[in-house]
Amino acid sequence: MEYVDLRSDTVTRPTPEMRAAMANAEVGDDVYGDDPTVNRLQEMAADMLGKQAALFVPSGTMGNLAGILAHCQRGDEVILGKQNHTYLHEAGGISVLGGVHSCQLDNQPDGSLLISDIEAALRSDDPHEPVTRLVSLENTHNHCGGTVQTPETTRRIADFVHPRGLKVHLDGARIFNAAAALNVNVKELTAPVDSVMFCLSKGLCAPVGSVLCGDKEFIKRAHRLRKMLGGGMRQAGILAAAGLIALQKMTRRLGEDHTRARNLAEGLSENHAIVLDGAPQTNMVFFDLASHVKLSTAEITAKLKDYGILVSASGPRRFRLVTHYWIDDSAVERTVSAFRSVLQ
Ligand code: TLP
Repeated sequence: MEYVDLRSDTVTRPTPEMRAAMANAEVGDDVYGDDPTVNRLQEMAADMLGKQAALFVPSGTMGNLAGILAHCQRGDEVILGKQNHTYLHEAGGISVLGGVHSCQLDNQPDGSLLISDIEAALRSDDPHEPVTRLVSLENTHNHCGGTVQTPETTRRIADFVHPRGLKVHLDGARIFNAAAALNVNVKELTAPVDSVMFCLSKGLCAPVGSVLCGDKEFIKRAHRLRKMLGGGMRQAGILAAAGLIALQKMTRRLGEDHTRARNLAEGLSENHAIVLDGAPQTNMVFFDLASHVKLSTAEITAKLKDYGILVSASGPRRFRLVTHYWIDDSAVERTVSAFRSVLQ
């Protein structure tokens, strides 16, 4: 059966053009800095995001980890949201591997952090306390609904913390989705921050890889950390070749995924068993089950699978559906009708 896979945009397979580019990629040993395709990808990424330098890493998790460790020493503190991916879903790597202490703030419903909360979290110069070194933001914000932070929101935070000696890291796994939703150049979203990680392997369809961007000194430190974390790859140009297409072509079409997410939400809104969060801002549709629904999320997931629809629960009575390149209009219709059959 041909499945409609809405579990995440991480499930995206490479496009035929990517597979051809991968087969023909010029490669070298990237640990020696010899892979021309990786070098090209890093230059293009730095240029597009308006930073001095970039580093190709195997995953978003490693990009955030290397980025945060390149800013912080052991015992330093990073301020971040309780709903941020780095806090929730990266196996605690910043503290386990980096000895970085985290100060967790409440995210606002749109995923943002309040400046007043950041101000209250700043440590004084007291030897009892860790040193506040970094604020880590997320755009789009995954757990808060695929929500978008505007350039102004990010700028206000950066303008507040920079004079206080802090740096700002951005988990921009889906930063190109944010740029598409706001109809701004991605540089506007990244200009206020010191470092940004974005993923090639989500809505941009590349099979593997993320890129960390920042100034030259920062990227030099991150390069050593990537090696330490076991992320130095050899003929990685095979992967970077897909990344180049992701950057050049796939960033331009993300609006289509957002339109389909809105259509999917609209279709599901007619189902009384479903309580939607509201209109999706990007490619994620979140909803809760209405109180009368007796089936568990596991039972619903299993029944939908029989209809060829793959979804995953994001809470005891909550689902997240993610649109991407491989979800077309008919997949949206099939999904709405399968939900109608499973949940009346
Ligand atoms: N997110 C995945 C899961 O881990 C939840 C998903 O399906 O959405 N930052 C953000 C905002 C992310 O959403 C993710 C992956 C990452 C970082 C980590 O990227 P990878 O999976 O490449 O390590």
